[in-house]
Amino acid sequence: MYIQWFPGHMTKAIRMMEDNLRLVDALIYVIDARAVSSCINPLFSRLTSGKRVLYVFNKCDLVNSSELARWCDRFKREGKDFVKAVGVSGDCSQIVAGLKALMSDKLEKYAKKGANVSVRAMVVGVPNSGKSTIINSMIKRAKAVTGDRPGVTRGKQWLSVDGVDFLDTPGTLWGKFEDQSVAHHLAYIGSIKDGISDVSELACDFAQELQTICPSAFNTRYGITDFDGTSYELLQEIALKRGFKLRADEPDTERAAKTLIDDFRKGRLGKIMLELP
Ligand SMILES: Nc1nc2c(ncn2[C@@H]2O[C@H](COP(=O)(O)OP(=O)(O)OP(=O)(O)O)[C@@H](O)[C@H]2O)c(=O)[nH]1
Ligand SMILES: [Mg+2]
Repeated sequence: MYIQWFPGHMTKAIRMMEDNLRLVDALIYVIDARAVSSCINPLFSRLTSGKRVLYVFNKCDLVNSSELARWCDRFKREGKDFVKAVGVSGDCSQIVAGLKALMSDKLEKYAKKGANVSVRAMVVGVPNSGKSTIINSMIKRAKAVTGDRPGVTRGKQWLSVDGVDFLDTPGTLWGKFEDQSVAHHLAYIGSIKDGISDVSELACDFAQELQTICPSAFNTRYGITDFDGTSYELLQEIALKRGFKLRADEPDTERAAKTLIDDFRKGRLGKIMLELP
């Protein structure tokens, strides 16, 4: 199945981000820890060049810490600054601290001059990675609108706390996914609008991948072990186990498909990282 989603509001958002680049000192690049490499937007290389960048591995509650450590090692080796976060925990003070450390020379210079200046950071990332949630968590107020679907933030919004001004931006993707596994991973984590792809086909592709990377997840959630049929048959099995039936007792595979994807997104299948370094 071919997946593509680049609506007009993203082109507009990228233009807005480019226009506002000169106003900011740094970028906070929010990445969903379940799909680190797919969350790296090739269009952002234009934004990040010449800017200091603090990468945030967000949604760390949904991944295994030993697997995440491998990404941390990789970023360290590449000289990238990063922090780990759980946006929904309500405490993201490590991001503010990380940003201040990244900007310490500038802050010191201004402090010597007696100037009281704020650090300005643009918060960027693919849709639904948790940008607005993280900002709310840092400012300790639910000011930025959040939601469990992509495309919640539209337009720009400045929010301030403790000597830092954050520019929240809409989640953006890129014009063409050359690598369709990237598009699939973004769809699984909810960064691509549901309805862009057929949910049953998406769930079949996901089930197939999950059988390779974490087959025990089917046992954990649905009590299915050692399944060796097709991924469509697996959806039928999930429907049967969960009692999802159509008329004439047919298994409701579409409902099973939605359930499987939703269970993954909410972490109910266990801690699953789709991509390792
Ligand atoms: N489990 C978990 N969920 C999170 C975390 N951070 C954010 N979320 C959830 O992810 C969803 C998306 O959060 P948002 O803050 O709206 O994401 P966004 O990046 O601003 O999305 P757009 O504005 O659409 O680009 C919401 O349902 C949040 O509750 C986290 O660390 N862990
Ligand atoms: Mg948002």
